[in-house]
Amino acid sequence: MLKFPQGFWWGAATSGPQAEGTFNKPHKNVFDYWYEIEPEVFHNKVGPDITSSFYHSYREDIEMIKSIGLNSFRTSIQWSRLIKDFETGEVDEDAVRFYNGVIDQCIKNNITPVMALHHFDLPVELYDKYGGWESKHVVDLFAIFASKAFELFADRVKHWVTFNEPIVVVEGQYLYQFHYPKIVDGRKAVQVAFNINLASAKAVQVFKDGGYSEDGKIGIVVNLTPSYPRSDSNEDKKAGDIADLFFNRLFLDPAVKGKFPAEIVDLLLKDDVLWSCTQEELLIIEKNTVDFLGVNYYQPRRVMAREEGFNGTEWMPHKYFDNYEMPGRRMNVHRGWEIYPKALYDISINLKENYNNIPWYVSENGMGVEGEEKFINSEGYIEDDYRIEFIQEHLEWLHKGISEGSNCFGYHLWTPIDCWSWMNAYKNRYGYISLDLQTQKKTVKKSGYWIKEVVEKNGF
Ligand code: BGP
Repeated sequence: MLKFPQGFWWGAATSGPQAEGTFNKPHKNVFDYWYEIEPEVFHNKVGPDITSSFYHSYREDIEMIKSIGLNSFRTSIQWSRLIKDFETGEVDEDAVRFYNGVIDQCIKNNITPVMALHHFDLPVELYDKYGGWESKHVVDLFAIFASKAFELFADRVKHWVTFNEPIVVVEGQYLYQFHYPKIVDGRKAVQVAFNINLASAKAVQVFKDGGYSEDGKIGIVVNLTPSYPRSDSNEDKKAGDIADLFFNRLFLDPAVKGKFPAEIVDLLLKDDVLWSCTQEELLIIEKNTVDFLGVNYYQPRRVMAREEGFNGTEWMPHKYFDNYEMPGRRMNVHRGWEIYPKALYDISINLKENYNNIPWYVSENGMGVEGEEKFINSEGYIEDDYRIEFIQEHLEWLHKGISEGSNCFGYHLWTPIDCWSWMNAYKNRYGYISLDLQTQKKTVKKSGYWIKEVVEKNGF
């Protein structure tokens, strides 16, 4: 039997924009707006407006989460819901009532609430007015939002996350066109990466200065994609290192060590695309590192040296490397992502050896599957053995990392209850609990019963 450390977090994660629905929001975020102007981009034209209706059903949803034994739960506070006036920080009273309700309901059910402040959901108005994350003014507005959230909720929420997957904002909005406004502009992408690092550090600063770190902790959630080179050749290894710099270390290093890797600064300088920043801003980043790390892990990155020259007209990080379709990779065909559980062990050891053995947890991991209804059994629930196997294999490698000294304190599945996804809407389902979109009926899947036993035994 594999036993996990005492007090291990067994939980699941969702986000405000993917679960709440847009009911009663004073502002729109970039996805609310994008859906309004281009609904056809979203699978079956289903948008973020209704979702699993967490705004209305959070009480029962949290009770269901409890019923499958989970002891921790991450969601996010939507900037576009909480804040009425971005410049003054005036809050929306209905949003305060709602988030208070969510937090209190978690605590009542002995579930540790983890709250993120940004989950891809920039208010669209801040993009229209200031260029969103391109603007340092927006960085300051984020700090105002963060300080309001702490002031209102940090008496009960003791674990905060500044950003979820910040590199995905850079990729989606400025490089690969899967988040609104779908721009291709490498130079802006680099500035946005800097600004989000600064925004995260400023939120940490506000947290510490406000005295909230006396009994609370603040972290960041990064999606790590360990980069495995095609071969041992120097060229492939170099390609792997550069991919790692851009897609992992660009946020990991400043968040944990307070400094950007020198190699990335050199590369950007050489290409004449380095961000503009002041010494004072670098100092804020240096001084305000995180207390803990959340790691979202779904798939690794397989990389090789470029075989053909890069012929893009814009500067792009992948000027330096190419993706490698490794023969025989195990794939989740529904999502098109490789399944490689050992990466969780590699991440554990990397964090232990190269990041001061920082306390961390798996903040997302999971398997999106299309057409799960075909696995409904005669008792009316989904028999998702493939998900159980997926989780188990990942936990086995995580356990090995922990037993070798990595400081991991929890595992969250994406997601407790099937929820909306950015462009795929409800195509792929991830939850321990299924959602019938028509009736909003929620039913525990086999994996939900399974995890309950795992939590009870603190292992399997
Ligand atoms: C992560 C996001 C989540 C969630 C998950 C699953 O990148 O943090 O918000 O959506 O991926 O991916 P998808 O919904 O794209 O299938």
